[in-house]
Amino acid sequence: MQRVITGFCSLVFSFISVKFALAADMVGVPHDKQMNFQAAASPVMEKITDFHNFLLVLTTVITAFVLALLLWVMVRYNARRNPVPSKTTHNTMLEVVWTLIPVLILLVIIVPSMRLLYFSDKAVNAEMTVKAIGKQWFWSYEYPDHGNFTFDAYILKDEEAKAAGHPRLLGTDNIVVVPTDTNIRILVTATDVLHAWAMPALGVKKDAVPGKINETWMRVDKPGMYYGQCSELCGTNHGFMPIALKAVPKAEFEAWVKEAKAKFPAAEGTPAIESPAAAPAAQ
Ligand SMILES: [Cu+2]
Repeated sequence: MQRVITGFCSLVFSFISVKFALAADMVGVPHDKQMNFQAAASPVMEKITDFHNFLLVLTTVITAFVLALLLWVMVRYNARRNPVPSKTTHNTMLEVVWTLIPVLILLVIIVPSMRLLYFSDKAVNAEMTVKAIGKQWFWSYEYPDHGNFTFDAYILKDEEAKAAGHPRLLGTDNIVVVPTDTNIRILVTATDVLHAWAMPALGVKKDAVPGKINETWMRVDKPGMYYGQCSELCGTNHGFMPIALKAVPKAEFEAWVKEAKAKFPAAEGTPAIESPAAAPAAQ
């Protein structure tokens, strides 16, 4: 039943969102007159979008049903049309039904909700790791599986962003580059206050907590630029620590890693991890 409703709503909503998604060259960015979420570009975001559509229909049906009941009572049982009201106070059958039906509705919601929560929790077979560290007010990144190089990403000034082809307030000087079609483990932490690493099109929003490492994952379906922002009020420049992420095919990513290793220093205090997945294949 849920599948049928979800399928139907996805069809309706995709007509609306495709219209706006096609209008833009960049994949993960808000568009003018956008309705609904940004177009999903990861398995987690696809499931979030489906679940949202399912809930929207469910709540609409419940609201319409309650409204219809209220209208019926107001019209049929007002003092003029029904001068002598019934003295009935209990109806066991009715009371059992109106308790059981909401319980069933909650069950219908909680099962897919919990499945989605666990699905988004961590990568089953992570092929690589990117660590995002929130700082007042920029992000630092580490690539522990690729020599553990690290770099900072600061917001670009308006004219710099324009020149580099980024939307205003969303461009950064260094960009997070990740390969497409790869299960990427994202580790999120902070050095000073609470931040949150959020990428709307990829279905990722994880709190960055000082002294704690949170984990989540993503798998970017299509190459392109994706933009996100810090999503936890973290101080004066909270609105000015964006995330610019570029998803590229695997070969292009390997080429970028070579450049990045030469350009950026190794992260201090954390030993480089050569995971089996990241190590070059034996000749
Ligand atoms: Cu922040």
